[in-house]
Amino acid sequence: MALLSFERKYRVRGGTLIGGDLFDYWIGPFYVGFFGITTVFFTALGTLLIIFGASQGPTWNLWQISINPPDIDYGLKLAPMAEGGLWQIITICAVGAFVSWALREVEICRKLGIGYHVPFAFGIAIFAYVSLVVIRPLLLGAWGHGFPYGIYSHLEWVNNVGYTYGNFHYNPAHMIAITFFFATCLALALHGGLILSSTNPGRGEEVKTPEHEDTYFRDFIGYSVGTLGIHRLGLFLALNAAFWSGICIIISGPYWTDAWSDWWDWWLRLPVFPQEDLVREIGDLRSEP
Ligand code: 07D
Ligand code: 07D
Ligand code: U10
Repeated sequence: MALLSFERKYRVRGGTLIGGDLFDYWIGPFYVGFFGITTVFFTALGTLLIIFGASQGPTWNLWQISINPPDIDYGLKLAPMAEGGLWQIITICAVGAFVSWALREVEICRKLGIGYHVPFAFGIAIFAYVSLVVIRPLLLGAWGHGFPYGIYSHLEWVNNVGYTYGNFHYNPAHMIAITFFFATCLALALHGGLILSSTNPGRGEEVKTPEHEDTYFRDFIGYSVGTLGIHRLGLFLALNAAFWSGICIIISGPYWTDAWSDWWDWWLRLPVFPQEDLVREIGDLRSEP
C-alpha cells in the first residue's frame, strides 16, 4: 500500500491514553494528541527560559551560553532564579518534555497496533538523563550535582566529575557501558553493510534474499543470529549502553567516593591471596609518586 493511502487508512480516532478525542488529530505530518500539546508546552517554556537565562548571562555566543545548577550549599532546596532556580525549572521542563514525547510515541504505537519498543527504548535514554540531574543529585543531597546546560560547560562538568574519581576509566559500570556502545556500532555497521550488500545490488543484478544474508554469516563465522535476531540484538546492545551509563554515574559518589582504581582492591582482598603481604604491597604501590 502506498504510504499516503496507508496513512489515510490508519489515521482514525482511538488509542489515546488521555483526553479521549479532544486532541486526537494531526497537524500536517505530526500526530498531536494530549502529549503533543504537553511536549510543545514544556519545550516552548524550557527554551524560552534558556533564552531568558542567556539574556541575563555574559554572552550570546551559542557555544558558551550556560545555565548553571545552584550552589551545593542550597542542598535540595529551591534556589533563587538567578542562582540556579532557572536551572531547576528548566530541568522540570526537560523531564516534562521527554516524558511527554515518550507518551506521544506510546499513543502512536497504540493507533498502529505495534509494540512499545521505541518508547521503551527512549525511556532508557530518559533514565540516563534523569540519573544525571535527578537521581544522583537526590542521593548526594544537592541539586548542585546536576550538569550545567551549555554546550561547552557540560563538557567541563563531565571532565571535572571524571577526575573527582581519579581515572574514570576504572569505573566498572563505565567499562560495561563503553563496551556496549562500541558493540552497538559494530553491530549496526555489520547489519547496515549486510543489508545493503544484498538488497542494493549493482544495475542489472538481482536483489538477494535473507537466505543469502544468513549464509554469509554461517560461512564467515559459523553462525547467523537471523534477520529478526539482529534487531533484537541491536536493541539489547543499545539499551544496555545507556542503562549502564546511568548506573556508572549513579554509583559515582553515592556508592564510591574514592578513586575508581581503588575499587579494584576487592580483587586483591579475595581470600585466595595471602593477605598480609598484599596489604603491605598495596600500601607501597599507593605511596609511589
Ligand atoms: C545525533 C540526535 C540529534 C541531537 C542533537 C543534540 C541540543 C543542545 C542546548 C545550547 C547524538 C541537540 C542539542 C538540543 C542545545 C543548549 C542549552 C544524538 C543525535 C544534535 N548532551 N556530550 C554533545 C546533549 C550529556 C558529552 C553534542 C544533550 C551528559 C560529550 C550536543 C544532553 C554527558 C560530548 C550534546 C547531553 C555528555 C557531548 C552532540 C542531555 C554524558 C561531545 C550530541 C539532555 C552523556 C559532543 C560539544 C549528539 C560535543 C556532545 C547534547 C548530556 C557528554 C550539544 C541534549 C551530561 C563528551 N552533547 N552529554 O550528537 O560535541 O548526540 O559537545 O542529557 O563531544 Mg552531551
Ligand atoms: C544522558 C542523553 C539523554 C538524551 C535525552 C534526549 C533533546 C531534544 C531536539 C535534535 C546517555 C535529549 C533530547 C534535548 C533535541 C532536537 C530536535 C545519554 C544521555 C533524554 N567515556 N564519563 C559516559 C566514554 C571518560 C565521565 C557515558 C568513552 C574520561 C562522566 C559513556 C570514553 C572521563 C560521565 C561514556 C570516556 C569520563 C561519563 C556517556 C573514552 C572524563 C557521565 C553516554 C573512549 C575525564 C556519563 C549517564 C551516556 C554517564 C559518561 C563513554 C572517557 C567521565 C559510557 C567512550 C575518562 C563523569 N562516558 N569519561 O551516558 O554515564 O549517554 O552519564 O575515553 O556522567 Mg565517560
Ligand atoms: C528508522 C527505521 C526505519 C525507517 C526510518 C527510521 C529508525 C527500517 C522505514 C527513522 C530514521 C531516520 C529518519 C534517520 C535519521 C534520524 C536520526 C539521525 C536521529 C536524529 C533525528 C533528528 C536530529 C531529527 C529530530 C527532529 C525532530 C525531533 C522533529 C521536531 C519536531 C517538532 C518540534 C514538532 C513535534 C510535534 C509535536 C510536539 C506535536 C504537536 C505538533 C504541532 C503543534 C505542530 C508543530 C508546531 C511547532 C513545530 C511549533 C511548536 C513549538 C515547539 C515544539 C518549540 C520548539 C522551539 C524551538 C526553539 C524550535 O528503523 O525502518 O524507515 O525512517
